Amino acid sequence: MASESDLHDHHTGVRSAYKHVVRRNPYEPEFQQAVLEVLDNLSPALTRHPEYDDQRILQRLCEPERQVMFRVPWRDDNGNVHVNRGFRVQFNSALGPYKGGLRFHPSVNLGVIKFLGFEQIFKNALTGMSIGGAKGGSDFDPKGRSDNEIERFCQSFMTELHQHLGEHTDVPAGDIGVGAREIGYMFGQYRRLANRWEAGVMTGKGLDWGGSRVRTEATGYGTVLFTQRMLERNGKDLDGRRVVVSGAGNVALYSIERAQQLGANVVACSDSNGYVVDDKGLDLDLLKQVKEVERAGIDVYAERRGQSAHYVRGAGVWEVPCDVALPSATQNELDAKAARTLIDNGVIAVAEGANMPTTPEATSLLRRAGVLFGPGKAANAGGVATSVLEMRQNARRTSWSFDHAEQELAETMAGIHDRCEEAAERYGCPGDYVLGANVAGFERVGNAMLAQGLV
Ligand code: NDP
Ligand code: 2IT
Repeated sequence: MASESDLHDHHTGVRSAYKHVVRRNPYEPEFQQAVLEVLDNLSPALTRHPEYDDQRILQRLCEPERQVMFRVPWRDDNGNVHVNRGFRVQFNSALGPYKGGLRFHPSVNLGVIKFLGFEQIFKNALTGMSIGGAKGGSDFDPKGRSDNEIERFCQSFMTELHQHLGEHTDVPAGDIGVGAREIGYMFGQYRRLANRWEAGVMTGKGLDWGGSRVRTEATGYGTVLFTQRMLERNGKDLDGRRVVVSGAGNVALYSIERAQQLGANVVACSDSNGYVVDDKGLDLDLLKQVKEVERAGIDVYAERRGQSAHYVRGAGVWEVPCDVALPSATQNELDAKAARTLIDNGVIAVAEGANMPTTPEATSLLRRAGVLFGPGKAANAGGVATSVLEMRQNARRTSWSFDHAEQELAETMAGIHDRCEEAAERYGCPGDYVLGANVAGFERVGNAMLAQGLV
């Protein structure tokens, strides 16, 4: 668990804000970690701008504006009743309506949703768009559940949540365990309860009913575009590089797709049971068939692929040698041991497709070893940014072509990259994307909070 001694920063405002967070949010290690990682970079900004401390911007940022927790009862196919817990943490709306995904996974608890909502504030600020930060979800485990069970769960979840949503209030989307199918069931239930065809209330919708082209691909594509721009700044590119991706879900699959389009050789990916190495490079069509269509494990991929691939049960995808690593599964999946292995194997860049996948110790090892490091707030912001493109199309009752949406995504990722780069330079740490992302995100939301008074 993170502690005050991990804080490298000596600004008194930072220290007292972090102490306050630890005292008021015990037993929430992920939330404390996410706060620590941001605050650790803010001393220079607070020293230059004492008004942030005068107005207690840090304390206000670390306290969610509103948190909703609710019972989600549902009945399985055998008639048995289950009770899950639902969450929506509406963290900060200084920049726009609350925006952020919903996660369905047994590991979900209040602290996990708070860490994700906190990250989302700065990520959304970095996009330059008008969106606040939020996150929600449930400890429901969708694995092995039938379509009917998923539908009943989603309807029960939305029956409670709908009163807190609205296109100008709070706009959820997907995350782990929540994809197009779940968004469909939840949107349907919202529409029925609200008696409104309010397209902009959720993003990640189907293309026939208000969804945006490229939203499915956006997080993965964006992560790779960010990585490519980091490499270009250092006179390198992705062409011919060996890439390893963790996860085999939405973010992972479309990171693999974009990396392959840019000439990389993606040799390994993983899921929650193990990883697969494919010396010929991953066959993406087969991988999508197994993971998206059949919802099976990647061991099935290895079985069908033949000799070039082999499956290794258990964690450890980072032991596969690579030039570029894209952690795209879940929080704290890349620890110090994995970071040392990656460094020993000559990794040149790591970009976080997932939220907080790299532990603080691993992050600092990679940065000290001179590895280019793209933090999740910046690198994976293409998903939420394309959600905003979806909201724009909904508001104008129009829909864009794939090429147009992809071009907008590319421009947005370039803007995010350059905002991080500029902030890092302004604070005397060129090339430090972690500091750049935290400071640039903080300044934008902090300034909006200053301008809007004590709310
Ligand atoms: P998916 O549910 O589509 O995929 C998640 C993948 O990660 C699956 O392959 C899953 O394995 C694996 N995984 C999940 N939990 C664990 C765990 N505890 N240990 C090991 N493996 C695990 O989710 P997404 O791809 O949407 O999300 C992945 C990450 O990206 C998350 O951190 C999410 O917050 C982040 N993200 C997502 C965005 C989006 O638009 N979807 C936007 C920005 C960030 P299995 O297949 O076995 O379940
Ligand atoms: O972590 C994330 O940025 C997401 N899960 C996407 C959020 C969104 O509203 O599109």
